[in-house]
Amino acid sequence: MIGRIFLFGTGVVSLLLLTLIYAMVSGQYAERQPTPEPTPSIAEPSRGSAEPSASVNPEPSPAGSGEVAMVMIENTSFGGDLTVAAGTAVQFTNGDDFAHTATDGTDGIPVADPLFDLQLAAGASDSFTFTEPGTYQVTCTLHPTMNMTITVE
Ligand SMILES: [Cu+2]
Repeated sequence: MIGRIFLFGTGVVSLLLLTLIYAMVSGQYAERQPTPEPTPSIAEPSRGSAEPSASVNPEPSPAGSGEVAMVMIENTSFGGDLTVAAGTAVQFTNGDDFAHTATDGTDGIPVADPLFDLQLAAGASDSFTFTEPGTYQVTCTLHPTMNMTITVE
């Protein structure tokens, strides 16, 4: 009888031991579970990151596309000769307080079939685009002494 009790007791102890071991193992396993730690916020409010974008830098347009050359008429003079790229619009501005013209011709006389004949009242502006390379004579039909040469390259 003692033997059976011993065996029973051993069985109970063994069961308790197994339970205890299981509990310990389970607990260790549970402790190994990665615990999510609150990560410190690294993201700081970025200040001054919004830099003003680089100023618009218009690239020089290819020769002959959309360029504008200015001719200011003052004191009954075109002010000098001009060399431009083909495709350049030459804008004449009458800075005098009386009328002028910018006409395809020489010494106040337009050519038979003038390529351009801009009528410029006082203070007015108008332009002509030279698309073909060449040498062009410009005169004012009202003032034969007004002459200039525009070279288109
Ligand atoms: Cu004139």
